[in-house]
Amino acid sequence: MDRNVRIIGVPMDLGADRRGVDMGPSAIRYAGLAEEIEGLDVTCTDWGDVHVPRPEGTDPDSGAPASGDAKFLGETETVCTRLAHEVDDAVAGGDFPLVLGGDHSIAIGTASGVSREAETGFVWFDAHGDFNTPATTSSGNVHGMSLAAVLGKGSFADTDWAPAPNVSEENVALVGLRSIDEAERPNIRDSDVTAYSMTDIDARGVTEVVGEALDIATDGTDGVHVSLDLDWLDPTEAPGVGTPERGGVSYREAHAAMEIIAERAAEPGRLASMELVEVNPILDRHNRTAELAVELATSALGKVIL
Ligand code: EXY
Ligand code: MN
Ligand code: MN
Ligand code: MN
Repeated sequence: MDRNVRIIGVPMDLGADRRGVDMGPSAIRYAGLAEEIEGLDVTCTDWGDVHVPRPEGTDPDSGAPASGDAKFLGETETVCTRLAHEVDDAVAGGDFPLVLGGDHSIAIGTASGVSREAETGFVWFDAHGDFNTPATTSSGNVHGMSLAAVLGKGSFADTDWAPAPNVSEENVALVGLRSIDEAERPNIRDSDVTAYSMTDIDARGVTEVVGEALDIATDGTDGVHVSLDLDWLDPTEAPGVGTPERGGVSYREAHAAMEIIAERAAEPGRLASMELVEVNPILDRHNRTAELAVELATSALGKVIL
């Protein structure tokens, strides 16, 4: 990585059901992110955190709204608009934005900022599709709708705060699916996104699947955004996440994926940005999920074993 890495924290938990993921940025910093990046001989600056408003008097643990709605959409708009501005500013300044979540709803802001001026492909590592819309969600949690929001699906098409005009569905690959809601499934199937489930990884191996996902994300684009939801990994490796799902990738499979990203995207300067989301220190064991996030980020930025 020949660009300065600009760390941007987003202590956001309003898109999820569980409290605690707002402490993800601190946990990842505490795990030594900046030091590890500098150990790669890559310069790194920590911009600090996007301010996240606290809802007035609203119990964040309030139950799901009536279907056709999403919880805290106003606050999410505020946070993602601010984040988009900071990511855009980093890119304009020639820096590499490394965004720390916070729940996965922040990806709406990262996507909007990184694709402002550039056709951007996505590799979205996740146990979940994040493809619900307000009409199909059963939880009302925006982190389960974030990719649908980026792509302007359903009522998000009428949203003017998640503009990612330079992200085409044909350049988006979802990798690692194993928990999809019934109502969400047609949203994914009817889209032009390429979805790889854990069954695909079982059958073909992570190296082949991630290589193909990168081909999809780089085909005709200016750069690739990597959105790494730590719940992609098996909960035995990443226990500190709010929506753990058994049967995730192993520690080595996750590193193998990041090493391909380093080789095929970061080295040739095609890696536009990266975000590390859903680290929840309250649910973690001795900060191991945050430490894993740091390891995987440095792997993607080029750290090698030998
Ligand atoms: N599909 C469920 C929902 O929409 O509420 C669970 C979503 C979990 C989303 C996490 C961030 O990946
Ligand atoms: Mn997610
Ligand atoms: Mn997930
Ligand atoms: Mn376009």
